[in-house]
Amino acid sequence: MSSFKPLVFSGVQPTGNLHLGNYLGALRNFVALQASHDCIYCVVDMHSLTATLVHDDLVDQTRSITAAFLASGIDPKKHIVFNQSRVPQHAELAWIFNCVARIGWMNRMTQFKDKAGKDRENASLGLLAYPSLMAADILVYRATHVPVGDDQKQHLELTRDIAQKFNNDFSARIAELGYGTEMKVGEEVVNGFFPLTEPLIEGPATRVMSLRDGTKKMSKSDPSDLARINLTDDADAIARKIKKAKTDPEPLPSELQGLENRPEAQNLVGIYAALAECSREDVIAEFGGQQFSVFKPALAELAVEKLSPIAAEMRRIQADPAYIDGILRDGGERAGALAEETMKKVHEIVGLLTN
Ligand code: AQP
Repeated sequence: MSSFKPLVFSGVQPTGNLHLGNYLGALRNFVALQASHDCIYCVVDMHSLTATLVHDDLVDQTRSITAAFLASGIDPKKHIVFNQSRVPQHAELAWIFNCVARIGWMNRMTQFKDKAGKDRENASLGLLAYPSLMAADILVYRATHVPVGDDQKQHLELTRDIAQKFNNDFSARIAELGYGTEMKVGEEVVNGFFPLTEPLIEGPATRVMSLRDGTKKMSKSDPSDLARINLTDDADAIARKIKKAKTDPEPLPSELQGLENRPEAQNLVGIYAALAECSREDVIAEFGGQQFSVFKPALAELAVEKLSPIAAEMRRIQADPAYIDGILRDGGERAGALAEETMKKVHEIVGLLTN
């Protein structure tokens, strides 16, 4: 059975400072996957227009996310790093997917419901169609694997639904043109043009929570800077934020089950495990029974040790915007060539006049 060539794609929005959640939930996995896969990593600048249309600093933010990619260890020569708006085929395929996907699918997305709030009628059409552009980002390269944090799981399921509906709706033309690749869907072997992409949601920190509220995701857009550790925070800021992190009055439990119903304690233990690259059981074995006055300084020291070199490297890279722009230009050219190949076939499959 011929099958899709394994290819990793993922993106990050330039909507603010990257934080520890983005790093542990996404970036660190991006870096690790480079050893085993061809990877395409994208700064998804067009997505950032869905929340705020007019940005004063979109260019700076785009460069800053690129610097974070490079400082974390992404290799732009062996792999591809670029910003989404350089490759117009993303938006072009998103339009076709807008015609494949159903409005009901988009209305069900929890991220849309959260971000649109009560006044949905007034949300931008772009915010509603966000998952369609995300599906296009991935499928314009026919990527097979997407490393993301847990919050993106629903959008990836929708990406599979869009791919599957496209493959079904156009199955006759795909077969006629010989553009199908065999894949297993359940027990069945089917022929499709787009792969059913697998999410890679891995590691002990797939959902890092806010330092101020253990039931809320750590997020760039949280109004309180104390809720997150930014990748650019210095050692003092990291120590201060961990010291002020909300906790309960109990010491850490001596068994993992003792973390149940203690979201803040659970979050800090998860962060420690992810940074130390050990299990949460190992953390409890070391700190079980200890007060937060002992655990928090140890966590702060570990966070500073792991994050400071990244922050220093980011500062060094950001001092040379022309270098960053050159990387994005080169990556955009290589990504554009791949995207163009897919779009030529999509035009034929859909039946648009191409010659
Ligand atoms: N708290 C988190 N824990 C683990 N992973 C996370 N990610 C985001 N927050 C956490 C993962 O980081 C990648 C990039 O995210 P994004 O910038 O594309 O979008 P987002 O999920 O909307 O990120 P934020 O920080 O929450 O931004 P705002 O506040 O603008 O909504 C994704 O893989 C994501 O899963």
